[in-house]
Amino acid sequence: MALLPILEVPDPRLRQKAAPVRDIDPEVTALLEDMLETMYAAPGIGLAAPQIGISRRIVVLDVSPKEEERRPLRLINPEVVETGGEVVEAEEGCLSLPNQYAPVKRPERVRVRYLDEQGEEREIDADGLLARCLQHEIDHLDGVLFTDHLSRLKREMLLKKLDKQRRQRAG
Ligand code: K1U
Ligand code: ZN
Repeated sequence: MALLPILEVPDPRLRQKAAPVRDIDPEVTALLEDMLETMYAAPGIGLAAPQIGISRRIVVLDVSPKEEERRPLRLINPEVVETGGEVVEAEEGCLSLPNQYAPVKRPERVRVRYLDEQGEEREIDADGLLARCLQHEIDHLDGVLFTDHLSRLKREMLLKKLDKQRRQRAG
């Protein structure tokens, strides 16, 4: 397994629309495991392949609160097929915008269709943090970042904070 470097804003590869996976070969299954290792190490609760510079529709996530009770999900070609409930606002972060968080409005519930690592079609009905994380990761596959859901003013403030953080870290 390998830890993969995570791309950060404004890398243009984060803005590309990722291509569907046609063939779930050993390269794809190895990539899923590398992505999980990278996500846990970050640490994060989700990771999409474009964040590691691979323009394919592949996502991993695990929103379980305890490290000892990991519940990894591996999703190939995931798509939101239904949304439900209210539109709710909750804090989001992104490994491609380190240490920046902001409230984002999203549908409370989603149904997501995807292929598992055996190529079986599956559906997952999610609410709460899982629903939010699924929407955030599927957005990455379309080149969309959580900052795109914010007002221009909030987005600019957040990007300025990110810039300041980078300048401070650079010394
Ligand atoms: O896609 C990503 O950049 C990962 C992102 C996922 C996400 C977080 C919050 C709401 C929606 C989607 C992260 O994992 S940011 C880091 C984070 O939230 C976290 C890190 C450690 C423990 C718990 C959460
Ligand atoms: Zn993200």
